[in-house]
Amino acid sequence: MRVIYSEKHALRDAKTELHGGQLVPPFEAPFRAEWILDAVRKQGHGEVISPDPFDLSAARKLHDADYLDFMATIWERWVAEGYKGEAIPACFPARRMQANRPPRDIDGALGYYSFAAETAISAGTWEAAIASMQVAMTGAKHVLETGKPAFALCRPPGHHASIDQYGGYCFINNAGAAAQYWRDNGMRKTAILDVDFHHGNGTQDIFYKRGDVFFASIHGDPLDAFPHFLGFADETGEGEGEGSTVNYPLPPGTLYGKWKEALKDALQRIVDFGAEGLIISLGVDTFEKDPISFFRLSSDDFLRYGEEIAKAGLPTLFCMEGGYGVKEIGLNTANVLTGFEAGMKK
Ligand code: SP5
Ligand code: ZN
Repeated sequence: MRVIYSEKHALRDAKTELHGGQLVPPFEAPFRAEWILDAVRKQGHGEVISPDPFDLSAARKLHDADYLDFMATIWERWVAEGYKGEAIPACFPARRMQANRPPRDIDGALGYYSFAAETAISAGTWEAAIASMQVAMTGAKHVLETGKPAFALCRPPGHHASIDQYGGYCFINNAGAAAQYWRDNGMRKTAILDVDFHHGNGTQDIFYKRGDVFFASIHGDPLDAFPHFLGFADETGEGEGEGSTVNYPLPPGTLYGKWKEALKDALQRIVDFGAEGLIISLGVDTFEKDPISFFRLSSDDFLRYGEEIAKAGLPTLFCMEGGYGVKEIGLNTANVLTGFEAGMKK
């Protein structure tokens, strides 16, 4: 399978993540992309290309202009402020406060444009985020032009980035940009299926009122797992988008059997929706040894579900999302792609 990868991912190299009351080395770190690239090469997905230099015009259809301006300038503002650490928000527009006036002050602005404090902004973060979006869009272009599948090795990930908030290690919604590229280039309806362990709150937010992009997410129940405040089964879309969002929150300890039932249901709904293309938000943090998650998929399960996805018979783009800590993130990702190709041949 064609792989799209940019060395610029390494520019996203924060030193801190707020975790358990400590500043620890981030789970979302450069080694992830290297391990994944090695493993996909090892399984013969060897044709690796660099992204095209797409500008932010697709991202502007997903994210608010003031949010993108904030993201483009926050690091220089932070440095100019004289702060010594990385940029971490500490004050948010919470219940019964006003969330409609972007503060002038940098600490206020950080809380306004984020929904979680674990993600520290560092030098190079924005440049890496743009390259990651370009990786996704280049994959979308490849799939649209050839009808063949592609793997966009995006880093940083994107599915938590909402219309106007970053968090969960995400800054630009890469899968969303890929879907937007397809819509802008002739595809009438598309779908994003999010199999990352965490709910894709950003993607859901972006497409919630749109009827042209179906969104399905299989994830840890928000009552038990990040991002905690979105991803419940009663969220089904609004307005034009009513019925084109579906969530499958699952409990701690979930094994492949139950997870696969959700996958099959989601794929059926995507086919019924009439999607002409499928984007998989591919997080492998559903793995039994993932350090921050609680599903129990084995490495072989990733092969199996890659094959299931192929049965939908749709032009498919895989966009990398999460998956942390252990060497197997490479194997598990490559297994999905290999399983998919096996499924295509059946
Ligand atoms: C793209 C992606 O996978 N982002 C995930 C961001 C999760 N960050 C917060 C993690 C909080 C982890 N809490 C673990 C609790 C273990 N008891
Ligand atoms: Zn995740």
